Amino acid sequence: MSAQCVRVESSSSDGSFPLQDYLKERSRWIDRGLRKFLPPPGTRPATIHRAMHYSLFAGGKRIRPILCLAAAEACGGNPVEALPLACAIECIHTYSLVHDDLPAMDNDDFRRGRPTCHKVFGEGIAVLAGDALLTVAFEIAAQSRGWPRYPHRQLILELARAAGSRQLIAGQVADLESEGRSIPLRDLRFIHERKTSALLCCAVRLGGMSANCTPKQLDALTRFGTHVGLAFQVIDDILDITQTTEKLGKTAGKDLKARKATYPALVGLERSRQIAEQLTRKAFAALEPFGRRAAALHALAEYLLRRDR
Ligand code: GRG
Repeated sequence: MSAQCVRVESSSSDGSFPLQDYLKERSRWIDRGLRKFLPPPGTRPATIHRAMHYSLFAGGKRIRPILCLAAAEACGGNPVEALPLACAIECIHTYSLVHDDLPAMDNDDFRRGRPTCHKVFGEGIAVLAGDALLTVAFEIAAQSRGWPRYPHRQLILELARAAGSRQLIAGQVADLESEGRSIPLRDLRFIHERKTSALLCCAVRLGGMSANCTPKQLDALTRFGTHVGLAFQVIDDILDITQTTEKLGKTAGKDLKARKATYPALVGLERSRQIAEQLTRKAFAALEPFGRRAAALHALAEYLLRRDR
């Protein structure tokens, strides 16, 4: 992961959280975990496994799995125990990107700073690589320990719901159907809650579950994850307009071209920034019950608000 690109030096409430080191170290954990859980790239048939590795190890920011580990810490858990769940989330996220880039969806040639999966391996293999990444996520999650309040049934339900036709896929469908149309803000929020926030929220909830968190802690994490996820997508929409393809590692300016509904299109850039800040403040408020143990989550939310890629 390119934690080197992160500009925020320290961003916890007392200004002392070493975010750069944290991101670097945690993303190394995630990379190691993913290599351990995935079939090696040479596994027969090698094409599909090479395609899965190609997209997974392409330089993604690892935001969702790192949030998952940080949520475990906020609840007093051991982040090592959250690692299978964190890796499962990253596999689902990567699958959604591989499929979203396909010609039948967003039709993009560039992702995570390199040609998209279907450009390198062809459309058939890219469809299957996405399918395999989604499937392996459940295989990995099933290898987590399971906790008294959260047995495997609960963990698998959590993942399946976030990735399913009422959340992630619902967001993608509504997004596709809104192209070229003008939609009200509440419909845009419906899309963001599902295509972006649901998986981020699931990441922090699973982190909390790996610490056998209390129902109150789980509620607080849900509020945090929802608001961080919404802010994340508003910032993503802003960056699509204000940054270059090179900086983003994916094609910039696509939203305008596709006449997509976005916050900047609906309310302008300045108001969009204010909305992202308001959402982040709500996320911070949700962390209050966790005290200093939530320093990493706090720093991550601030970084996501200020990021430039
Ligand atoms: C089920 C096919 C399918 C797709 C569902 C819309 C969608 C979900 C995926 C498309 C990509 C997209 C715009 C998702 C919304 C969330 C988002 C901004 C993803 C990019 O996340 P980053 O910036 O990416 O964390 P990296 O590459 O750093 O992991």
